[in-house]
Amino acid sequence: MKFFIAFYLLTLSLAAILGIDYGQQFTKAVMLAPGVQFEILLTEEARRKDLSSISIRPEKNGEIERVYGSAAQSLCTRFPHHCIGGIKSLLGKSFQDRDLSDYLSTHFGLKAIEDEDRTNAIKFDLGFANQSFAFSVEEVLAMTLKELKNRALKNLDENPVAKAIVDDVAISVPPYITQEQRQAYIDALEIAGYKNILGLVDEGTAVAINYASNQKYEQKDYDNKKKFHMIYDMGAGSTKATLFSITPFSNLTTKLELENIGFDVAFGGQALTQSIYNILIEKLTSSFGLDEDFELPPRAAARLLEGAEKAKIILSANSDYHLSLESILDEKDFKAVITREEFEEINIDNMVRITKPIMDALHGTGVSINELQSVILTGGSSRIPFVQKHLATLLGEQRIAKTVNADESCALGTTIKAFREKTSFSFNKDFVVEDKTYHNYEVSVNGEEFSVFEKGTPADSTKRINLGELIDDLSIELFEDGRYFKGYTVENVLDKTSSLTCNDDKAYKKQIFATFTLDSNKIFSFTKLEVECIKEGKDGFFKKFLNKEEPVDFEEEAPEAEENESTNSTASVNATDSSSRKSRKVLRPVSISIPRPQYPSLKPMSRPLKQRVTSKFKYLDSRDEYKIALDNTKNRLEAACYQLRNLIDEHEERISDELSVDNFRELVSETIEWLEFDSDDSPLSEFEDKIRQIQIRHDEIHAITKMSTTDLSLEGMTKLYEEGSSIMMKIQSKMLEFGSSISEIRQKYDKEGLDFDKENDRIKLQLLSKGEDKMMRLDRSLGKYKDLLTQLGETVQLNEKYFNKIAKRELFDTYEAMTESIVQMLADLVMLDESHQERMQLFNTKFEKLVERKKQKEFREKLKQEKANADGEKQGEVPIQEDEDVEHEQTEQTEQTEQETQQQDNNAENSFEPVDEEIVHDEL
Ligand SMILES: *[C@@H]1O[C@H](CO)[C@@H](O)[C@H](O)[C@H]1NC(C)=O
Ligand SMILES: *[C@@H]1O[C@H](CO)[C@@H](O)[C@H](O)[C@H]1NC(C)=O
Ligand SMILES: *[C@@H]1O[C@H](CO)[C@@H](O)[C@H](O)[C@H]1NC(C)=O
Ligand SMILES: CC(=O)N[C@H]1CO[C@H](CO)[C@@H](O)[C@@H]1O
Ligand SMILES: CC(=O)N[C@H]1CO[C@H](CO)[C@@H](O)[C@@H]1O
Repeated sequence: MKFFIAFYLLTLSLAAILGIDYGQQFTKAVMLAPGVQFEILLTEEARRKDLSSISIRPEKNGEIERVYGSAAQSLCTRFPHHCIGGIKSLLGKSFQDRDLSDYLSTHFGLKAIEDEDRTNAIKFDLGFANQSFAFSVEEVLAMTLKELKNRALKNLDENPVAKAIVDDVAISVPPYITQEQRQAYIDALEIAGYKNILGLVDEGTAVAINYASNQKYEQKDYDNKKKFHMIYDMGAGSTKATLFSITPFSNLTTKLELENIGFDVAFGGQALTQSIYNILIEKLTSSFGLDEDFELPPRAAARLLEGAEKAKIILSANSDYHLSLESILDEKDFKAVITREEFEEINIDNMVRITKPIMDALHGTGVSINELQSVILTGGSSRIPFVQKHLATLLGEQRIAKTVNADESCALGTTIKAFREKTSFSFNKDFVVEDKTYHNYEVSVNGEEFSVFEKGTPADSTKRINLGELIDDLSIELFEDGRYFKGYTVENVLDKTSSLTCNDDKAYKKQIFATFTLDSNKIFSFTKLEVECIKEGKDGFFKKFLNKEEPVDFEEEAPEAEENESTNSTASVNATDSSSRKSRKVLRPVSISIPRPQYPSLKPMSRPLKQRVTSKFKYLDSRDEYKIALDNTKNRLEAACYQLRNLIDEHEERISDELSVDNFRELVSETIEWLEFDSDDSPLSEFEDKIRQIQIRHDEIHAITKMSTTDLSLEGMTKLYEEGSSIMMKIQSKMLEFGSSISEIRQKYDKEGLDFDKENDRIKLQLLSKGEDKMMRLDRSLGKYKDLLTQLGETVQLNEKYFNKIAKRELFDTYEAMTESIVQMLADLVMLDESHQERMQLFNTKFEKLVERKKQKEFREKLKQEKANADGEKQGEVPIQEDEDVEHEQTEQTEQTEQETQQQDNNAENSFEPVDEEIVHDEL
């Protein structure tokens, strides 16, 4: 199946996709775009993964500083109350949830408040006076996602095609999460500014897709046999096991089925770090002689937790870890040794939690461990030795897959899944993925409950259910595993549908139908409410059969309705127009609008709220951009100061006669001091102003030093003038040369009776479309050059007495301008030459083609003529006098050319004046 990847790459021009593996601790992202083949999006420090943290701090001037990912790590330890990380477990959770108190107990100093815009939602209060600088969990995720997008855009700077289309995104999510959690991811992606959300991909599904996409099968492997595999994912926050199967069918298609999951939402790397933290706290309490219930200040606690995390990593390789923290408490240092035995011992009760997800995933599927072909380990914490040891004991060493690059497989698989969503090519049929829900979805209608989608229902399912005869008020509640999460109240159904009537035949009765969907993101929703006329007679049609039966197959009824329709077609066309009070027939299902839902626990973000957040982000982004610009300008100013100081030191002797060195030095010192102490609240423009001030001094010194080595005497200036004039001559003779080679070509064309002007226009266009207008550029620099040369000419013609009165500086400026202009002209001349050669080449190539074509045409004409003559002889007709006309045209054109050539000669005589630009323009 390796070829699937190859195929994706072939069809890439269609999409630029970002596949994101957002973890509790680390985030990874993969890019797929034209020219970018499943590449990991690197951080600025070129790391393949980034911390899922963000530091948000106030600055002195009231600005707000946001630092993302690994770059925020040290800030997070120093300012824990301004650091938000590991919020994955809080997405879709409400303020009252235990997850929040658990979270706060390990995120020292962070303050959570209830969102006043949204009942039950969690917000982080980071101590800003501006209330809009408190951030909800969705906003925190969105900021991270936005930063990923910016980084992707930056990476694609040289790939404008891809850059223009980075709007497709997919993100991996834990497979067990609730509807509210799924909604939180979707809301975050939306406010992060991704225009096209390709979906939420269950982490297990992503890894399985990546695994399956990398399998290679030979003909004999397509044996119709289902093979089971397991993914074991121990991340920072949770542990998950996903059972899946791959069946290679003999028709050379392959099916990947997600079978079941097992999970522990609270056990993972962070729980293990926490266990080490507990050991360290104990050691610290006893070594410092503190009370049992002494609470460490947030910063000390954050440092200790950082130490615990390091210890956990080191203990994966070493048998002990020496921790040393300076001035942790009251200026006292803390030193401790922690051994792998201690680590394992404190987790002895957790050992069962390591393997339980695997047993849970197998439970009820009839699959035993022996039937597993392989177990793919992923997630950072599955590398911990005692975790591996424990897994090997349960599963057998040979079953644990070693070859898979599991660390990035979730991000890769997410991207592949997104690509499949984006493109529904036929190759998707060769590799079918069947994902399913791991929850039960039920509905209650006016208190009566029934199941809609059971655990195991494939994602992307729809069900239409007959709710029975019309009832005036409907209360529809949606449940997930028996937990009510979303409700609708539809009132006055009878009134709303009173204008609709069924057929006169009493056998027809109005009934109400509800449609529910489980979309590809596994979001369960109530999508349609309809009224339809159903014929009595079939058993149970007039009863409510909520619990009981199959949804009514309304298509069965449709043909009868349609028969009637043909006779009363106007009525059916207008049946959905409910604004009219006129009685109408219900011939097809008629929709009733669904009111806004109520949410018993957490409400999703509303549209207006999303808009407010979007504009807040815009504001913050613009401040960030301003700050970056400010920093750059500050650095430039500082560099300019030191450069000027060096320049003064270097040339002090030579310049001290011409200008006041002391004033210059003072300016430098003042500026440096201002930069250091007084510039905090200054706007960008002030820095730029100061840079200009420094730059002026800089240029002055440069001029003086250069002046002393430049020959500014009358003789020197005259030499320069002569050089300039000779270049002018060169340009003119080049122009003439070009002109005459063009004339030659024109004559060649004319001689063959070809239309030169038409070709000329075409070639001009062709050259123009290839890039900038070279002629325009030349015009501009030539004009400037002429002016300068004339000015210099006037100066050197002055009497020596007057010449000596001109300020040296003025002469120098003229000198500088002239030499610069000469360099420019020489460059232009080269460019002009190249462009002319190219043009001549085009003319000549075209000429040959045209002549060839003309010959062929003449030959055909001749044949025709001969035939006509032969015919004419019979009928006695005179041949057409075509040849004469051609000759006439030719003479006319030759005359014209001669005139032009003459005109050019006249110009050439006019020796100093450069060739008339008009002609240059026209001819070149
Ligand atoms: C291949 O065979 C499987 C199993 O019989 C079937 O489900 C699938 O639709 C077939 N695929 C094609 C493309 O025929
Ligand atoms: C149906 O509606 C159309 C306009 O939507 C109207 O022109 C037509 O008269 C209506 N017919 C009946 C039977 O109401
Ligand atoms: C508060 O933040 C918002 C951005 O959401 C900004 O528009 C507003 O100007 C800020 N208010 C103050 C007083 O800075
Ligand atoms: C015109 C026509 O076909 N009318 C039929 C509409 O449907 C009713 C009920 O089935 C029939 O009785 C009518 O004859
Ligand atoms: C039952 C019903 O509305 N029948 C109508 C069908 O359309 C004709 C005109 O085409 C009306 O006369 C009937 O009343």
